[in-house]
Amino acid sequence: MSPTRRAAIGALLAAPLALTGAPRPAAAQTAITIQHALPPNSHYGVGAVAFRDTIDRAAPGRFRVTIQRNDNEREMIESVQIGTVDCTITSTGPVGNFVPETRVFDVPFLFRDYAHARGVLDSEIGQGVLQRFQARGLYGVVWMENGFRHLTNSRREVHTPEDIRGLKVRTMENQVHMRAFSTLGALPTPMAFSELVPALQQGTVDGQENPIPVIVANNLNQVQRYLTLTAHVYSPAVLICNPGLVNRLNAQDRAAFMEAARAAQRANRDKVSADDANGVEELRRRGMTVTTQVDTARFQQALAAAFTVYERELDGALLRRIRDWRPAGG
Ligand code: EAX
Repeated sequence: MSPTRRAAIGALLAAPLALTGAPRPAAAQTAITIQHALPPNSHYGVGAVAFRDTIDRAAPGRFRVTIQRNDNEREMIESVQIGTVDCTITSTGPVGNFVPETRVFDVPFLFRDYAHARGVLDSEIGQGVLQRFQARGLYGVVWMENGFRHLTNSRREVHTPEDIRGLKVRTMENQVHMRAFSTLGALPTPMAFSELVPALQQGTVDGQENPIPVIVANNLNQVQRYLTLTAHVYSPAVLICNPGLVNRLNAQDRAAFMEAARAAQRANRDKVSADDANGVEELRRRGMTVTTQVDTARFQQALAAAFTVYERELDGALLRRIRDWRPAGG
């Protein structure tokens, strides 16, 4: 059938609808479910809301974003991989089990401060690692943030590496972190976030480590007495989506999607900075005993054996590049 003839018939068919004033069928909306492990007012929650509000503004009516809570990050990543969940905001805790190239970012004392970490993740180093997600059936959209992790426990004040010896410490399901704590003489117990509070309440573990925003948002002060500001590792987070969802978007929708992802990153990082600035005082006010004077150099010395393994088993050259990274002109 000739194109002109097809167009004529199309117009004919549309005519009655126009005449009747019936609303034109809305172009198919793209539904996006975003899951994350933390409360709505947390640094992940505000990121997810910024994503939803920005995509609604950038592409009105094109997307329907639903935000859900699920405190098992490994499960969420698996669901995104098989496509039963569209996107997740997750720490890199269990991500290394899916995308091993991310493990370099989990090495303790690798990043000097937030500017260093954010700079590296936004640089070609971080973007290069995001590219590796697709080969694993995942789409790494944008780096987000969990924050610098600190140790809490219910047994004793911790000032030195020696004070950690013998403590049963919950870690994420992360080999790099587990090696660090076993090297310090602690007993690392990997478990999903969903199991953390019951394990602390029942004494299955004595302690755990998380950024201030997570400790505050989840009231971990109710099950932990001592907080030590070890800042022993920077905990990146990442917005991961199902590749099928992203690859189906047309150019206009993809642009709106990426604009929303960048807005989510900004809102998330701003919230981490705010919680980090106010959270320690808040936890003190809630009754935690806070140790601020921590001899970081002694912790790094105590981890020497672990660093040797990281250099060998992870990408040693990349680790050195990250350590030496400076902002342009810096
Ligand atoms: O990503 O599991 C953890 O301790 C994480 O920090 C938490 O799920 C937020």
